[in-house]
Amino acid sequence: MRVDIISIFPEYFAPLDVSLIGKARRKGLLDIRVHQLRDWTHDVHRTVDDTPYGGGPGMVMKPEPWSEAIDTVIGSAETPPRLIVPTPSGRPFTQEVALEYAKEPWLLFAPARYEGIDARVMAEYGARLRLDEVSIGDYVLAGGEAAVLVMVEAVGRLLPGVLGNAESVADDSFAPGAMASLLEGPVYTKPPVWRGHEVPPILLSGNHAAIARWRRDEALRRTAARRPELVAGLARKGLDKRDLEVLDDASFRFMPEDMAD
Ligand code: JBK
Repeated sequence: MRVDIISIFPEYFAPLDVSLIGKARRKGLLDIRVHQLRDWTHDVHRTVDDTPYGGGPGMVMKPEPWSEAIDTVIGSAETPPRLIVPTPSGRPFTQEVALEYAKEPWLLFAPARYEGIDARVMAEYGARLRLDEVSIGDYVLAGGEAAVLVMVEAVGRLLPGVLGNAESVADDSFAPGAMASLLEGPVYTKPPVWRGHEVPPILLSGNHAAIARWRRDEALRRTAARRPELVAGLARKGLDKRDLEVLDDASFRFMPEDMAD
């Protein structure tokens, strides 16, 4: 997969040289190219922002550097990239979206600083290619760069050959399918007693069926406590008698609309 990133802070993307994504790049599985937006300005100050029409606080990113940058990166490519603009007003970036992006041959990220990019850039490229304005969560960042790091890691680890067999995509907490929308329960390793805290004895029992059931119980308890909104979705996929007992014991109460069909 090819990934282009246009930003006024190319140095921000140094973490993409490290660990899993760094290795994927060195193996040639990921071709990441980071570009300085200011290279497409023409004034001595390399200006990328200006005051907002209509007034208000902060600054807005000018359309011309963005369009020149995006046009240059796209070049005369027959199949243009998918353009992704991180913004708190975007659609939520989820594991489903990551899986969709992982099928693409080419992604172009356009992270903004200040109050965002002049909306006419989105109007122009929304008409010319597939454009997504996406949010990684409901909190305030200083710009879209951190969101790009998050998305490149989430997508990059899904590419064929990037993960080893030991880690694998199949049992991810949010992978649609297998462990669908159940949070992972607690995990333990040696020593069996640490500072007086014991590993739950069932995990040392060698009884694999009992261990699997215990892990599901813990996952259900944790999901009910931390992400109760996910439990309704679980109910639709089918919960067995033991699941319902565990949820009841965790004081989880279904709403009438959860019981439909
Ligand atoms: C946020 O993708 N986001 O979630 C995002 C992008 C740019 C600024 C932001 O505050 N939340």
